[in-house]
Amino acid sequence: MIKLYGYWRSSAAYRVRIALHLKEIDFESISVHLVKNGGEQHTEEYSALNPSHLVPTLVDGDLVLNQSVAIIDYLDNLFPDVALYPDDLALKAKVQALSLDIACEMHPINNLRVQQYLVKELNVTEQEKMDWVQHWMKTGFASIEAQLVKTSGQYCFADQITFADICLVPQVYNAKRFGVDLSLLPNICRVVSNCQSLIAFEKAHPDNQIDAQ
Ligand SMILES: N[C@@H](CCC(=O)N[C@@H](CS)C(=O)NCC(=O)O)C(=O)O
Repeated sequence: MIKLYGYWRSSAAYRVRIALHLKEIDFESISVHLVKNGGEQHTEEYSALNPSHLVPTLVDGDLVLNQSVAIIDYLDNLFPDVALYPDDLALKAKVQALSLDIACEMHPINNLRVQQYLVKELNVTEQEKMDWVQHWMKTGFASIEAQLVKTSGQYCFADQITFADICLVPQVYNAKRFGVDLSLLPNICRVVSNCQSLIAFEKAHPDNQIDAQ
């Protein structure tokens, strides 16, 4: 059975869980606690599996794979029945671009290790750290909202669930944790609310994970 090393609050692991549930793939969830004892992502055992010291990691037989985007592409190719991209090539590229706006531009600069470095090494205050996180979230979401004005229907791209929705929902969960006000971004709010009414998104939600505290 496929194994997913993740953490309930990790938005990158949350993306993979959504894809697994959308495709109804059985998997075993293994918790890597990102905070306890300095972070289990840094243990010898886990870093042998994933030298980047980040979650998620997917294990499928002999394949050990990191990077949620690569993992989801692998799953999409292996289990194509529920497709995560439109057939139209231009539209597929647009879906990828929006997904990467979140996965490459927004997510990494607010990651746990970045926040820890700001506080521990650069001695910024908790308030300055929050200002950093909120600034980059707001910048990123403003761009996503402007794109959704043109492309969204029920979901990011008309009425088909795509990889873009898989990236958006966890990023919005993250934003709420850090007190970012999204109320003036109606397309993002509508799309996320529609996604969250689906059972796959519900099953993948952080609060519904075995390691949720
Ligand atoms: N680009 C990677 C990002 C992975 C990542 O940053 N994971 C975070 C949780 S969302 C993590 O493990 N952080 C641990 C840390 O910063 O020490 C992916 O999409 O898989």
